[in-house]
Amino acid sequence: MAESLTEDRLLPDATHNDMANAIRALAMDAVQKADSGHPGMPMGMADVATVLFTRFLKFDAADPNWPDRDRFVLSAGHGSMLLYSLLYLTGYPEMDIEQLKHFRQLGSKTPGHPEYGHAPGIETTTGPLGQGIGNAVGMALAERLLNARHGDGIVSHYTYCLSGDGCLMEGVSHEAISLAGHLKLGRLILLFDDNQISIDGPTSLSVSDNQLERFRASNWHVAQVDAHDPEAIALAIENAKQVTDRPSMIACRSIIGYGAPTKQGTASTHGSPLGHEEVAGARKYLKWTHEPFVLSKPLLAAWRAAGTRNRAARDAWMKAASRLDEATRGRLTDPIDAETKKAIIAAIKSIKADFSKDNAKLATRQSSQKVIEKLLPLIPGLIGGSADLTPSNGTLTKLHAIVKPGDYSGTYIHYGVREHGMAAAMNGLALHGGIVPYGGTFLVFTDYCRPSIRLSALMGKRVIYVMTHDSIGLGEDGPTHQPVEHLASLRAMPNINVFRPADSVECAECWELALTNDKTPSILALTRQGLPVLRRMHQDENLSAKGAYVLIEPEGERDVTILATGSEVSLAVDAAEQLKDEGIKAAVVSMPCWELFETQSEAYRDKVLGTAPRIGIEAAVEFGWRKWLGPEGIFIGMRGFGASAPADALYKHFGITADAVKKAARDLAGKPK
Ligand SMILES: Cc1ncc(C[n+]2csc(CCOP(=O)(O)OP(=O)(O)O)c2C)c(N)n1
Repeated sequence: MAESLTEDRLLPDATHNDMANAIRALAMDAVQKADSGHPGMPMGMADVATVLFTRFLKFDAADPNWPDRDRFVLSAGHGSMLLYSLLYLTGYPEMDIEQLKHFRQLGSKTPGHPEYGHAPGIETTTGPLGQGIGNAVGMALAERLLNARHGDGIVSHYTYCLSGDGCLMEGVSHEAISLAGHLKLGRLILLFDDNQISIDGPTSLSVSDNQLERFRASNWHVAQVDAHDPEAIALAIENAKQVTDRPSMIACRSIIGYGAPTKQGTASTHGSPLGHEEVAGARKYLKWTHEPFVLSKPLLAAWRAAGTRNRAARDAWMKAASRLDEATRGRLTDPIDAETKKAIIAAIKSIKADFSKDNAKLATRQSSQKVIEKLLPLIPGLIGGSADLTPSNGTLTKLHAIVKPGDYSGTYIHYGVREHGMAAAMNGLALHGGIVPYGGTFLVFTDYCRPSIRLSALMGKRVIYVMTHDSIGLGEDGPTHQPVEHLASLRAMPNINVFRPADSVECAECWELALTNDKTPSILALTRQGLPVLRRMHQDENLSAKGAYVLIEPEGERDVTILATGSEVSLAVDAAEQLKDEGIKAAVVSMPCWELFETQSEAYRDKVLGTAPRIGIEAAVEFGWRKWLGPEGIFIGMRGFGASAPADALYKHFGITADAVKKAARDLAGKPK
């Protein structure tokens, strides 16, 4: 059990007010020194944060990665100085006073918004409002999933999320709140910084929601407190912890910029330094006599005591965990260890061997389903799901069990029609540790998930997006459902691998690559329509690992090189075979993952691309292809939106055909690149 610091224990060295004022002073001084930042939220929520960190939050500052720690998500990421102050005050490693003095400076551990991985104790990257709520839902769900597997002795913690008006105005908050309420995530407690101020001024300018009623309608327990009354805050949190069948929201009515004598309660404290005069006034108002970045020894000691108060609980946990076998213990943080990785690679080889013998056409969404079915028993932390497109995405197999409200023993989540919430929750599942999330929707709806996909990439988390119906090949649903610019726009994003496998063998290879890369999220762009198996000769080697490889090399010197991805590789193969009869020697290069190809040696890339003129074929827009094709190369693909018709008719209509490739080859053959 977490030990509580009572008022008695804090006195006489440091009162609650002293401790909260330490946060206020550090926040206003760091923002003032940086000459930019957001003092208002940390000053307003200092009391709530002090109560949480000194009396409730289960953490040990000396062991920031303790798997069963409570998670604290600062969804209102602009208030980063609140988090940095808390990490410094409670004694987290790496967060010394120098870091606070270098707030927002290049190379510091205190960037403008909290960035995952920059310093221990930062559980997620926040700043894009609302994302943190989705992350917290994922973390709270991860806790329940792992609790169902390992029991209370090993996984039993709370997830706290601090959100402002802005987070609650964002659409993603609706999806996240609704999902959490449905799943009865009773160990999720959201502390709402109810200060009624955002950037433009009072929130009454733009919103009149009754937030309590809104959360209540989504099956949450709700409460309302004065955010400057520590005992009321403590009571509300204590009560929320007792509610186990619903998440809790505590609306904390706060004064933004609390302590700034003329500016508190106004939008001017939100995102600018208070100014020297106002800071001096706040010192007087708060009776804070110290110089900037200075605290009395007893006060710092009181805060440091908060940072160590769960040491006994942490030690007891270590003892309990030591009774687990080593592999199980390791997988609480790293769900794909060396053994699991070996098992995945072996399974993928065997699936590839089976696929290569299969004559029937198979959509890559179906191959993907077969791969998932093989892998699920090998990866205890693999948790699938879909945003209400389960049958279309092929994300569910007969081996899955469904995660239900109150029963978290399953392996599959029906996320509902909440693409954005799903993606944000998957980030939380991955961030928690112990889970590898994958989730599906249509590729076109990556637009609905994009802010969260971007954060998967920025944080370098292994989140696998199973995005099916990846082109006009989906046919009759028409242009609203046919992605054309999505591959290009996802390829423009740093640190994400966009896989577009050409057949079932490549699909298996891409799954292996997605699962075994723990620093990069993946998009699997998969077809609705059936594709022939192109890799008929089984090879153990994962050819997709280099991002692109030569599928067909003609005898003698190449006349042209045809580059293609996904469903268009088979068109390229058809064209190459027909060109052979015409005496044109065409190589075919399959490019399942541009990002991985870009990381290969120049020698390898040159060898694959060759010196012959190039043709690129992809049922998507040209954007990005020039770097592979050169100025003279010919691109065959989409020039605008698609249309509603059967897939074959669309390919013909838009001129994405073997005939078009052949014509381009004839035009180019013999020309220098
Ligand atoms: C998605 C997104 N849109 C806009 C912003 C810019 N922004 C940062 S804070 C903020 C206002 C937030 O208001 P609130 O949550 O009430 O914060 P407070 O003023 O109480 O600190 C805005 C619009 C952002 N960070 N993220």
